[in-house]
Amino acid sequence: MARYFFALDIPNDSKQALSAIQQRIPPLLPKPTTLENLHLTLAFLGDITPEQKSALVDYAALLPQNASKNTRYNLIADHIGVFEQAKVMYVGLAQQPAWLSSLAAMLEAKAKELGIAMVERPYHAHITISRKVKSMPVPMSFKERIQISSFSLYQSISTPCGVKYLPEVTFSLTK
Ligand code: 3AM
Repeated sequence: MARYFFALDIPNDSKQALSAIQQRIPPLLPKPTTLENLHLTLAFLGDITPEQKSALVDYAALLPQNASKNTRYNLIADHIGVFEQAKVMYVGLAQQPAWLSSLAAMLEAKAKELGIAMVERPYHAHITISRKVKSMPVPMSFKERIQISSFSLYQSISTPCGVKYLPEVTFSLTK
């Protein structure tokens, strides 16, 4: 079995902008998320079986088709926050759009239906920019528009150089 999660794919131009934000934060971030690993988690699945994976992929493929044609998959990132217990620093959103909450909730519900044990906590959209954070960030002002065009089923792989998040199946949100 392998560890999986669904996440929004961050386009390259936004990854560059997030990387610039990472570099502006004093003091240096203890364990910055690499450019390629930047993502916005929709649902953490953990270890899943090939059958569960296949059912999730079939389900996820239908979601963009069922969404309203007028949905604009935009996000506005505008602040830095810290999950103190997890020691995670993140870039947060000005507001959590309905399409994002709905996508995360539908994936979570399907995972539960398939018998996957999900963490029971409210969904709080965020983009992790560093781990092992010990201090609160200095307040920073920015407004970064992120245009989302897809989400993926990612595999989380431990390597000697650290964890790598590999998009295994990608689902386009633009028709
Ligand atoms: O979106 P981020 O990077 O904060 O923290 C892990 C990461 O979230 C989270 O899943 C994402 C990809 O690894 N994660 C890892 N283990 C988890 C767990 N047991 C978890 N989330 C919930 N429960």
